[in-house]
Amino acid sequence: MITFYNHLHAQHQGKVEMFRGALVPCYEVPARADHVLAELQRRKLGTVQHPNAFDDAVLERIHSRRYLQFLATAWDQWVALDPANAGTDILPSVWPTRTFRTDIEPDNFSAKMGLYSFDAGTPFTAGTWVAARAGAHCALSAAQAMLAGDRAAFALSRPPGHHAGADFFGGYCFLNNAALAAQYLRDAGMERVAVLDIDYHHGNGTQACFYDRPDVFFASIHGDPRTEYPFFLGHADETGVGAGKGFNLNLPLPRGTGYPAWAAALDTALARIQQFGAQALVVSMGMDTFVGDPISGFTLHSDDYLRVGARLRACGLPTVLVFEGGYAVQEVGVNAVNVLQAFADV
Ligand code: SP5
Ligand code: ZN
Repeated sequence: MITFYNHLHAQHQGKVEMFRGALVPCYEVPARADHVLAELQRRKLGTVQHPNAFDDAVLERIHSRRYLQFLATAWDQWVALDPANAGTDILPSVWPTRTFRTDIEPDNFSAKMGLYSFDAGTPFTAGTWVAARAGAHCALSAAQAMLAGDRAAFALSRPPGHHAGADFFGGYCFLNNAALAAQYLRDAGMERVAVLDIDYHHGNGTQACFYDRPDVFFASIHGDPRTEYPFFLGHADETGVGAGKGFNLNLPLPRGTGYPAWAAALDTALARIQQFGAQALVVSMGMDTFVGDPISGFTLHSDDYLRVGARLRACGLPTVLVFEGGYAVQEVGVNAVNVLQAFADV
């Protein structure tokens, strides 16, 4: 199995995120990807390559032009406010909720940050755009490899992507790597693509990208949004809208859920994906379902991920796996590569 590794990922290195009124050290750190890469190499699990190059227009298949232009220039705008800003990450602090307008991009930089984001936990740094773009290119490269005949391909991308929408960042995500991969497969002629999101947190961005579409089925297994981030999306009654009605499946589970109940939900999701007639599968492969994850509430163990990989492989679809969350830094390499191991020889 081939891996596309975001060799520029460490350029996105946030220092702090907002939690309960205080700035705490970021959970989404470069060491996460380093551990996955080291474990891939230790087990000699296929080749590791840099991503291919893509035209920025491919990002516009999912993201709005004004959002992409903001991401590309945000750091320069920040430093232009005050050269001393170069030493500080950017965090938003004001948002246009409900009755506010979002059609006009304000001139004020803080207002722009708020327009394009939904939390204060996602610092934007000097290297964020460069890293996020290369991470997206990893997902697109994995989709290309799959189209060229590989049974499975892995995008080892950081920052993660599944919370990012067409025109907003948040949840440590800026570009929606999984959505970009799914759209790339559609544009290459695959008629029905499924995205399965197994990150602990609901993939609100991916759901939003495809909510009104019957050609990309989205299924997600995640902590119940009544108590778990991102809180405002991911309920079971969200089944799609318009032509997309019936093509969205949310399987929220309570904090404390262990492998048996989680695996039952996985079977439900995979059965619906088969029923849909998917020609390819994109997996948002978050590893924060692990019992030792510092910000999550499920109790899967390292060995369980071998079983997860076997189930994913058993559905028989060509598969793009995209790295998402997973914050138990010491264990994330073993856990992620346990999933991938099932695809190693195919
Ligand atoms: C991609 C992904 O997994 N994003 C998750 C974003 C979660 N952000 C909110 C984190 C809240 C941290 N809570 C700290 C609890 C410490 N006990
Ligand atoms: Zn997560």
